[in-house]
Amino acid sequence: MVWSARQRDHLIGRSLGAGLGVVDGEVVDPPPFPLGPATDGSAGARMGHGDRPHFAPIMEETGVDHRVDAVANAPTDDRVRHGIGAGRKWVGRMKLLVAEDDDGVRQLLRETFAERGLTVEEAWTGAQTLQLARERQPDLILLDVQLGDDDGFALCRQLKADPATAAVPIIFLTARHAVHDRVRGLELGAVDYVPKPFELEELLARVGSALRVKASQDALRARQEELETLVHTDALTGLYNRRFLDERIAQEVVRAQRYRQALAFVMLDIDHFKRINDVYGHSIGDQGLRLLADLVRAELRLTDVAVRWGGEEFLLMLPATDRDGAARLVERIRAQLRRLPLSVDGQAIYLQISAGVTELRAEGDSIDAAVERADQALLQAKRTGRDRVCFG
Ligand code: GH3
Ligand code: MG
Repeated sequence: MVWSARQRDHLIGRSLGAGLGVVDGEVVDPPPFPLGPATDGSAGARMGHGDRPHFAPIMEETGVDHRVDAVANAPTDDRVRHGIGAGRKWVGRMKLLVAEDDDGVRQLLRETFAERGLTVEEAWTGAQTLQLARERQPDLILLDVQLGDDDGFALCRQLKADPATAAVPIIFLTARHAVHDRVRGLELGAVDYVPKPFELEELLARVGSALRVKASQDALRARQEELETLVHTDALTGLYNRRFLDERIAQEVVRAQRYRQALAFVMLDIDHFKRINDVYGHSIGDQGLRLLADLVRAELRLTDVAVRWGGEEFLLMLPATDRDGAARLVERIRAQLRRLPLSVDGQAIYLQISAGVTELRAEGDSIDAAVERADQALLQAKRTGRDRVCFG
């Protein structure tokens, strides 16, 4: 939709018409939009000056937000760089929540930002703002200080106090220009403050800047989560590593003792694994470890933890499970190993395992003592012929 200069003046201030280049009441040549063009060939595409969409670059290929690339003009990730070159479809967008009770201003903002590739949600009451902020997790909220009967400052405080919405940046829009109003908004945690009537160009620049910061924070958070996962994961099997167990085990022991719940430990080990390596090679050995890890994972409950303890040893920690329950779990894994051999050049190789099972004792027990008992029970299983479960 094309706005007349008069409509725009009325809605958002006199200087806007000039800023957008109005001729005979129609917008003909808007100024450069700092965020780049809209990506859908709509009017926004004509309005931009960049040749590359860096407003909402989230690629379909990986299903991962690559909004980090909204941060800089030059994408940093190869997949995204290639994605742009190949003209792939953008499937994700950054989301803006416009909380504004004036229908005209809200409509103008919606059209302006939608044209530029943003997904725009709209709220005209405080309750809607809180609800949409929680449910839709916008990347930015444009918040009117007077939202009908609701006070934008109070809403900002509520949004910042709720962990679900605390990280969403807020830009205040308001006709209240006094310095102390502006300072108050910023002190409440808003990232910016745009007085009404505003110049659209300036608002776009401020929104762009806030979104770039948000995108870089999201990317950092995602990388941090990725790193945390890597730190706790065994690369070969995808099971947890000992570092993770060290952090979780103390928690589980405290919980089990407090609620008088059972907590079982199982030490598993592949029988004659060295032979498999020697006869078929190390990479077939690796496949065997992955197979066992997959079977173990498939049998576990959500609260169970499986750790690659050593080379071909796995430790399982099973909350709310006694030693008989743990032994049954091992039997299920053994049954699966009899069903699912490794296949090497058409030849089936069946893995066998031995296991030591123990349970945390109600009094005077420790993590180290329980793990040691599981280890001793495993040793006994080995000594007494392998391919079996022993209790410790
Ligand atoms: P046992 O029945 O008594 O357990 O005999 P075993 O041959 O399984 O046990 P041993 O401890 O003698 O050998 C374990 C082997 O596991 C030796 C080592 O080369 C192998 N191993 C350890 N880590 C890996 C790994 O990541 N990949 C592969 N392929 N082999 C591994
Ligand atoms: Mg072994």
